[in-house]
Amino acid sequence: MTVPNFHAEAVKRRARELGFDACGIAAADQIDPEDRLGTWLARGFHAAMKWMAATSEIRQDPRKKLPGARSVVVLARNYYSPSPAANERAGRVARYAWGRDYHRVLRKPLRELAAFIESLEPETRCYASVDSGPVMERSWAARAGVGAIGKNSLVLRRDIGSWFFLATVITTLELEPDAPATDICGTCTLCIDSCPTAAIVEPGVVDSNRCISYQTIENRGEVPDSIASLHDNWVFGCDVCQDVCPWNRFARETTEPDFLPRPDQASPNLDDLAALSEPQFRARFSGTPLMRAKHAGIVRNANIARENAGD
Ligand code: B12
Repeated sequence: MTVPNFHAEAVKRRARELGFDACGIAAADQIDPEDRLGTWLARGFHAAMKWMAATSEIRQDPRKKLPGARSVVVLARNYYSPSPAANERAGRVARYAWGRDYHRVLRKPLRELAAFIESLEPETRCYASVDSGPVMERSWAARAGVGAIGKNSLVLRRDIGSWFFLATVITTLELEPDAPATDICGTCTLCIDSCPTAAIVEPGVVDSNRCISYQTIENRGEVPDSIASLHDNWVFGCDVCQDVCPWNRFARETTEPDFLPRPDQASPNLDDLAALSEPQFRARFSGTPLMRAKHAGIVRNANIARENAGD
């Protein structure tokens, strides 16, 4: 057995101990040789997410983020829990946002994993991130065999579907890479056909301008009427392209109590949401993913959902 392989097994064992549901490894080189990100940006599919364009070069090559990087360790953490009973006039919130903010929940185990990797060989350095780092997490997950990229562009696994967060540790340590994942969608097009706004313009390619998730979370301005009228009662994110995915029949309940639904957050009353003052919004949602949409965004979304309900 080679030394890198020995280390790879130790890293995966530690990841499991820290609660991660899956861990895979890829060699840290150019992740996007076909420049899919560049094409996506050139088509304007990032909408107003200027930070996606500003960091595109670093996203495509982890060695630009961590000089000397040799490996990327990819982690998945399942957040699935069954839907709570919906109240009368409830808005819908994407499942990933039913509990505590995942950036905060995953920070500690991720830091511990990075410290463990650094302890394996002298002078090893790591860069760990969840979501907000300039890292193409889905492409890395596919390359590290953590899951296949679905037609909805999400990473899917045969054992737990797609209800999981991704995180990565870029490291200067050389680790034995895993085999890349292969397609598991086959001829299925349920996600493409079910998207209320036709946001999945090609298999694996999402136009954020049309995506309800983008409009309800990231858009700081007005939502175009043609899209808003299709929001139904989504007030934060959207799960339609995951709800219809056949692989999600295999979803299993999360083992992380912090991800379990808080009723006021997972199915909030639309009238209450629309009436929230800024301090009330902060008191109710501080430490949760909903803060990302800000007070103005949540109130706007609740009003759109009320209009869609015929108010
Ligand atoms: C920007 C962003 C968004 C944007 C744009 C979405 C998009 N599809 O690009 C918006 C706001 C719309 C969004 C929405 C959501 N997001 Co988001 N988002 C991101 C973020 C920050 C960057 C994604 C990105 O780089 N997009 C640019 C495109 C070009 O890259 P890409 O999405 O990776 O897709 C490329 C690859 O799939 C590649 N590709 C295709 N086939 C193959 C095959 C191989 C072998 C390879 C190597 C590559 C490859 O080509 C695609 C480009 O066309 C990531 C976190 C991160 N740092 O990566 C989270 C992330 C992707 N989001 C996540 C989640 C959960 C969501 C939502 C489900 C939230 C919700 N319920 O509302 C929705 C899902 C909407 C959807 N169908 O994509 C999770 C996904 C977890 C998973 N299991 O896959 C991530 C990874 C965050 C995290 N750390 O967990 N998101």
